[in-house]
Amino acid sequence: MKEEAIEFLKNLEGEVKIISHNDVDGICALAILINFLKKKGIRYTYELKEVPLKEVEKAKTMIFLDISLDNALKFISENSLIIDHHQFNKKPEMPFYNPREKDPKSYIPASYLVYEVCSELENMEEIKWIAAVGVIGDKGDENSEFCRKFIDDFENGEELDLISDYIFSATLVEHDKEYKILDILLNAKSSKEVVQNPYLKECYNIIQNEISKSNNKIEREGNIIFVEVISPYNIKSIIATQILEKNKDAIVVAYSVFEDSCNISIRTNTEINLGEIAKKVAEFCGGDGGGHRKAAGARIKRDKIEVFKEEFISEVEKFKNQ
Ligand SMILES: [Mn+2]
Repeated sequence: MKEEAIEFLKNLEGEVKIISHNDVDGICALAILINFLKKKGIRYTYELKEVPLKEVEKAKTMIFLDISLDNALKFISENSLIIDHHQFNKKPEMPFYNPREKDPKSYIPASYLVYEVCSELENMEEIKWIAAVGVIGDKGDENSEFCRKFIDDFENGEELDLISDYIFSATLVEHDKEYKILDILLNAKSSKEVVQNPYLKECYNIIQNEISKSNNKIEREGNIIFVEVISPYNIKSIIATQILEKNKDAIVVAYSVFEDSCNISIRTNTEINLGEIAKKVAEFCGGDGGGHRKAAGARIKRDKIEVFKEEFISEVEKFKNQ
């Protein structure tokens, strides 16, 4: 519950280790928490990690942001806090804040949750825009009435949209640049400064150009659209979203082969629970998968993609026949 998170932050002492997801929402959530810790004069270290987490060195005091509960629980220490918004089964016996505890259908990205909790203890008004960027990055405004209102209150909505796209582009252009993006956010005096940042602008242009010339192979099976995205950049989730915009009732499965593995992004607006299916099918193929109802992902060995497709189709059929 929210109160547990507030209590945890209020009583922080010593040094805290923060583990956050390396996507737009996770980077923004971390930037907000660091701002808070600076105000409080609390020492911290942090890591931005790909999910699912594979390896984390434990510390005495830890905070996990935007990492699903099952995954985070493998790495917690005795004094830990988890702030997250992914689906979970059972509330853990530890400080934990996820609004799905009260409303399983809630969809409020971690950036907002961190902002909300820190605001109970410090005035965070001047970086509220970072929470908005994170919310947009995780499509909170498209999936939650509450988030839409939060975003609508900003006068510079278009600028915040652009910053979210800038950051997303930067995470696609180069691996391990999440820390550079974080520094840009931490050093910015306003959102204006970020939107003028030449590095982020360059990344955005590279990705826009790549999308326009990308070479995709499309197959259809009922309302499922499979698309192989051939590009040196990880643009499959953007392509999936674009195809979905033109095929509103579809389930879009976009995948790219990289070295030995195949990375998959799945998007839909239908009622099916993609997070569950992605997990089940990926595990069937010996890989990892999971995510949200409308947006999920998976990683499998490259030679398993045909098995994945077949199994995915049969899981979707099962759902329809329920
Ligand atoms: Mn998130």
